[in-house]
Amino acid sequence: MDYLLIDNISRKYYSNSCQHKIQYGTAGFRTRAEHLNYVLYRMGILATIRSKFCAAAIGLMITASHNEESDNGVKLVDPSGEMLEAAWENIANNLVSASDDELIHVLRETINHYNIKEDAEATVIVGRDTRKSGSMLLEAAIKGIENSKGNVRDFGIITTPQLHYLVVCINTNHQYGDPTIEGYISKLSNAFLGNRNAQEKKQYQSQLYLDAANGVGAIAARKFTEKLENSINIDIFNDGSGVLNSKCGADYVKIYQTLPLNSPTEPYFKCISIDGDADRIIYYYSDQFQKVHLLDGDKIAALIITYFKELLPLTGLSIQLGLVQTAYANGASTNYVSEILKVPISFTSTGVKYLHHEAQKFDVGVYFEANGHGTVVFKEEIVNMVHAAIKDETITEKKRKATIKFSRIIDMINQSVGDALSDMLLVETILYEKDWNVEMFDRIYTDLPNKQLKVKVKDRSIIKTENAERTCLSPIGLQQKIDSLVSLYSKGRAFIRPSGTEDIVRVYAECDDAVAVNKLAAEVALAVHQLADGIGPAPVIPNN
Ligand code: G16
Repeated sequence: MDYLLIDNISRKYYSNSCQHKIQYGTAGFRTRAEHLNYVLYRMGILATIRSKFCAAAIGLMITASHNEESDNGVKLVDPSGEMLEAAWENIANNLVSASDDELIHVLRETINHYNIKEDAEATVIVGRDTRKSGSMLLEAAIKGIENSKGNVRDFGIITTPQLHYLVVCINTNHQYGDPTIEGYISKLSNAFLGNRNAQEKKQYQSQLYLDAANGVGAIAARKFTEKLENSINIDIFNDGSGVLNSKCGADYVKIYQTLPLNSPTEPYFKCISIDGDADRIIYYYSDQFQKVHLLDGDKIAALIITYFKELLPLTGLSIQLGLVQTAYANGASTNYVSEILKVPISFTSTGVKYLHHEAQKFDVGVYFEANGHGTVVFKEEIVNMVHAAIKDETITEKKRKATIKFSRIIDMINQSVGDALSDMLLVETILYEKDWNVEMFDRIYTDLPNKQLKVKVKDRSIIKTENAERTCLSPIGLQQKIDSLVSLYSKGRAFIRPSGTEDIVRVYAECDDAVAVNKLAAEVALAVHQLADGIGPAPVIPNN
């Protein structure tokens, strides 16, 4: 490790002089792009050290996903394709908060603490979304990697889930798939096409309208379009010609419960919104009264569980199924899965990094955040069992067919992280098999009316929560206030939490009345504004 070089380049080009406070949040470091140069340089170094420590390739993705175009961010991906291990998030925080004078000391301390061999091989797999600031930040990351003697494999402009996929492929010696973007598209498409039969469908809609949030997902979706043109027809809008995430994309549609810009308005068209780095997906349609119906992450998870509950018994294999949700999960979805489908549910804090690990406790763990971020994870023993059953000549033809179908489902899912396009293929597979249109999909349960708001406060770090973010511990008195507000609403529920990706506090409310829920959300937002030092105008409570 050439500490002198690292130090010189840091002071000369990537100085931490802006004193901007930043933490490794829900999905890495995320803030205004102009504050991130030194962060990327340091994360390039950290990724290299982590790669030396793990003796495996590490991923580094430059993206701010659903945030506005002027933001950017970086997250590191561990060798198995998962988010960076929690203990290393602290190291990332120490490294990024170190002054220029402290940087080398923090680096040396980490290397000694973890007994890292400085001359070990290191590979960092790099990708970025379409943000203009991406190329400048990439340069900083590459400098950090190269100066700490790591090898860079730059895959250019790719989606976040594609980067996760590439990391897994490279670290499993291509067992998970071919480590190229073509390999990714082929693996998922072939599995999807394999489960398509020639049966005539009466209700299924093969026409899809896809809002790509003007982000990198448009590029990936176009590649799928070419491969799948004989089975589904994907019309892409917000395809990169407009402003990233501006009045479009999964986050916008979910939070504002409205159509994105340029969306078709014809009733019952099957529409999809993905986000700026294509790791979230929301289905939606509007009815003949122009009412927008959202089929969010909760409903997608419920569809997947419903399907697995039907398919798995046909394989004859004994497989335990579970779901992981967060506090944002609509009460109706939780009720449907636990009471009607009788499938166990665990709850975690917001962040795929938490849901993913919890889901791994089940044989087949489905996890979804209501915002559309989710996937399915399969225990290795289950995958092996499925492969063995397919080869087993003693099982019935019916069981074999079901098992083959299930093994293709495994292949079509990007197990490393939520992947909007892989999730789309899975949903389309299920709808096709059930011969359902989007309205039939919507009918599996009826959402409780819900509302999300954002409140700006002086310092959101004063807000502390527990119980998977469902209880607010500080500021003192806020939870009691929320409880007393909620108690006035039938089936009322509300919680607040500081966002880990934006400088805001999020407010969630639900109850059984579509008008009243707006009032409840505003009342809770006002309580946050009053008790947590809100800045800007106070939230206004609607009259009815
Ligand atoms: C990221 C995380 C998600 C999380 C979302 C919002 O998504 O990966 O797990 O739900 O941020 O987080 P918060 O409420 O803390 O702002 P993305 O799509 O923005 O990377």
